[in-house]
Amino acid sequence: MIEKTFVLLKPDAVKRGLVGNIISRFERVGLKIVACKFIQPSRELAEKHYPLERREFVEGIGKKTLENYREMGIDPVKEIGVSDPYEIGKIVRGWLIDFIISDPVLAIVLEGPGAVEIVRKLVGHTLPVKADPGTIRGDLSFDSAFFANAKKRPIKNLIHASGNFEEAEYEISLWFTKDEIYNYKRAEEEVMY
Ligand code: IDP
Ligand code: MG
Repeated sequence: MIEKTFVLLKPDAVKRGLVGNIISRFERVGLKIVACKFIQPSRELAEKHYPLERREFVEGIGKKTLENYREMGIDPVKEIGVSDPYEIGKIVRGWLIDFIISDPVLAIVLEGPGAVEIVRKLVGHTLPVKADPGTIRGDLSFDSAFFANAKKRPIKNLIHASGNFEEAEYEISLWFTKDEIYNYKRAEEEVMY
């Protein structure tokens, strides 16, 4: 019941000075920080974070991108030369890797009941233009697929958060060793748990 999930404050969050604002949103709902690391990732780590081997994951990013092109009435073949979701996913993955290794990021493990789902809700829609007010992406960013794809860069949406429990387990073990993850009680646990 008590889950752990992984979030990564991407370089745009760090460089815009939004780290405190974002972390406080997790703290105030009652999620517990159990690990935290400020790091400029190596290309190897970034490649593992967006694993090419997990076909459905790369394809998922590609499908979203394809849908974005469709909504904008842009032909992906004209724009980036391919229309297959996996191939598009691979291209966006390349943009993402270049971006997250370009400057430091803050990696965090959060713990709490239903943490994966709660964090996704707080983070909001992948596209900041579609993210609801009140969410991290909706309140603090405005990027759209239109600008991102035209500039051949990833959508600047401040934060990565694990999409499901399996993704969370994989990402936590990728970014942290066991002894970097702490176990302690937060003051209000007696009331909240
Ligand atoms: P998520 O971050 O909301 O889980 P995913 O589908 O996992 O969204 O995509 C990973 C990241 O890929 C997004 O956070 C975003 O930065 C980037 N991305 C997704 N779709 C596009 C696109 O159409 N153009 C550029 N970047 C995209
Ligand atoms: Mg995702």
